[in-house]
Amino acid sequence: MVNFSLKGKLALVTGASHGIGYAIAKALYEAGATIVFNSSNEESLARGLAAYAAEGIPVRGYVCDITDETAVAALIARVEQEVGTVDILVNNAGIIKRIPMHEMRAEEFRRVVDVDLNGAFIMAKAVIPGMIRKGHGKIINICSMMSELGRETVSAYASAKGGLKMLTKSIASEYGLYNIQCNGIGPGYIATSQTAPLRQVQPDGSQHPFDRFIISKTPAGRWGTTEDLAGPAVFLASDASDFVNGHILYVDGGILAYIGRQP
Ligand code: NAP
Ligand code: GCO
Repeated sequence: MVNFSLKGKLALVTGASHGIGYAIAKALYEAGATIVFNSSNEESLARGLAAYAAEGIPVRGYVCDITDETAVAALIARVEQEVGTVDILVNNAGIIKRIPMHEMRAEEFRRVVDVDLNGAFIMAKAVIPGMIRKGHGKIINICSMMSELGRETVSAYASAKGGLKMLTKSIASEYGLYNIQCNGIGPGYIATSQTAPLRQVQPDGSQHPFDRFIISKTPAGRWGTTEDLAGPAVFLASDASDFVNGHILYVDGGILAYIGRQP
C-alpha cells in the first residue's frame, strides 16, 4: 500500500493563518502531521489560532517575517526546542502587488521578490540542516501560473514566482542525495483574499471582467478552491512522492493546457 500517511512528521507551513496555507496545513494534519505555522503579525496569528481551534486542529503558531533571516533562525531554533525538527516545509507565504510596471517603484518590486522568493530561500536554508541530520525532508514551494505565464501589472510577482520555480529545481538538485525532495505546487486561480479584487462584483452588479476571463480560460469552468490543493500537498509531503523531485505540480483545473473557451 502506497504511504500517504504523515504520521510522526512535523510540518511547518508559512503564512498559514488563512487561505491556501491554512487549507494545506489542515490537510497535512488530517494526514497525520503535527502542524506549526507562522504569520507576519500578532493580529493575523491570533485569527489563525482561533480558526484552527474552532476546527479542533492542535497547532502552534509563531510571528515571524520570513524575509528576516535572524528571526527565521530563531523561529526554527524555537520550533526544534518546543516541538521537534521540521520534516516538511511548505513555503506558502507570499504577497502580490498589481501595479503597471512603469508605475511600480523599485522598492515595491523588491518587496514582492523579497517575500515571494528570498523568503522561501531563507526558510529552506533554515530547515535543510535538520532534514540532513534526520536523513529525509520535504520542501514544497507554492509557485503560481505566473511561474510560467506573464500578465499585465504583476511583473514583480511573476519574476519572483518564476525564480521560485528555479529555486525549487535548485534545491532538488543540490539536496536529493540527502533524501530531501523539493517540489512546487502551482495553483491556478484560487478563490482567496489575495484574488478577491479580481472577483469583485462591479458597481453595476455585473461580473468582474477578470472573473469572466478566468472562467473562460479554465476547462473546469470555475475558480479553484483552497481544498483543491489539499490532495496534491499531502502527496508531495508524503513518502508516496519520494522519487518526485524538482517538479512543479500545477493544480490549475487545466488552464495551462487550454486555449480558452470561445466567447
Ligand atoms: P493570502 O490569503 O494573501 O495569504 C498569504 C499569506 O502570506 C498571509 O497569511 C500572510 O501572513 C503571509 N505572509 C505574507 N508576507 C509574509 C511575511 N513577510 N512573513 C510571513 N508571512 C507572510 O494568499 P493566498 O491566496 O492564500 O496565497 C498563498 C500562496 O499561494 C502565496 O504564495 C500566493 O502567491 C500563492 N498563490 C495563490 C494563488 C491564488 O489564486 N490565491 C494562486 C497561485 C499561487 P499574515 O497575513 O498572516 O501575516
Ligand atoms: C493575478 C493573480 C494570480 C494568482 C495566482 C495564479 O493577479 O494574476 O493574483 O497571480 O494569484 O498566482 O496562479
